[in-house]
Amino acid sequence: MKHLHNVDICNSSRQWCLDDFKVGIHIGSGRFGTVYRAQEKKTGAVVALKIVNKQELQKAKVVRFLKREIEIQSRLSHPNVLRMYGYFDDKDSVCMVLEHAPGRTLYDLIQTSPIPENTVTKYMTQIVSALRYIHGLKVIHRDIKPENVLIGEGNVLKMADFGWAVHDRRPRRRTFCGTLDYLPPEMIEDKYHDEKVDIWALGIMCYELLVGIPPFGDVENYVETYHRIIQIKFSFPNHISMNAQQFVKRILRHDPRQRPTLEVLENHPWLQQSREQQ
Ligand code: AK1
Repeated sequence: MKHLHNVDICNSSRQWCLDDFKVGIHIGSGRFGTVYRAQEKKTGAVVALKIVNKQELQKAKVVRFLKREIEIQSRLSHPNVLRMYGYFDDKDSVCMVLEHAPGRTLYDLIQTSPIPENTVTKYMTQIVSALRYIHGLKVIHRDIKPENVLIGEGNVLKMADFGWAVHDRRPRRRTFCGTLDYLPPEMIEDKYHDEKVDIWALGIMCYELLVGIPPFGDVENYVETYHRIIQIKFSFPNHISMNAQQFVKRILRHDPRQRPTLEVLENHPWLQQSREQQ
């Protein structure tokens, strides 16, 4: 399978259009977009085409959000971040040319069983690296969770953001229509929040990958989950190593300022230990 490695160059001479692609099967859909597997006719390269209907965008008043998403994603280039190679539009739709990943997400993976610890460390190393990169560009992800991480060729993770109202995620909205699981105390309590919300989510995701369920319970028991998050009340099954437990506990602090930096996490003994084993 061919991949587009430096499509900026391929695409610099002329603008892509839908006719440059052989559009294949449907591989996903969101509130406003539909994603297809596609092949660039000229090179045979496989990509994921996200096609968004302009009328629907306008009706829902989210044109601004899509513009912002494209603006952000076009700046991102990192091995663990799903690439956007380019975009184009015609009268009816906006089309984003995305890197194609084989298709499963970390969420799909944990549906069958928890992930072995030595695989989780490899995954966390990649997520920390991706996050360090995007925070370096002053981008806060705001929705780190297993559903948003694609598993690429050779177990290389690709962070993405499948969500649609990417920049309309004020806590009050989320609490009514979303899940609490990944919300940090400062967002639940509707306080000031910054990039430390992503660090928190990293801790929740790490727990979920190790244990198979999120640390503060599930969506059904709303009030209970809420209180557990505020009080940071959670425990580990016995089979999880001390280093892994310590890694998660170091992250899940009520006070955002007490959460570690990504640099500190990168050098945490738990992740270091797995690097030495390779
Ligand atoms: C649809 C997506 C980041 C990301 C700001 C964004 C999923 C997005 C498309 C697929 C590739 C599928 C496959 C295989 C099966 F920092 N819209 C997206 S991702 N292969 N589905 N794509 S389905 F990277 F997280 C970030 C920051 C915006 N945007 N948009 O990821």
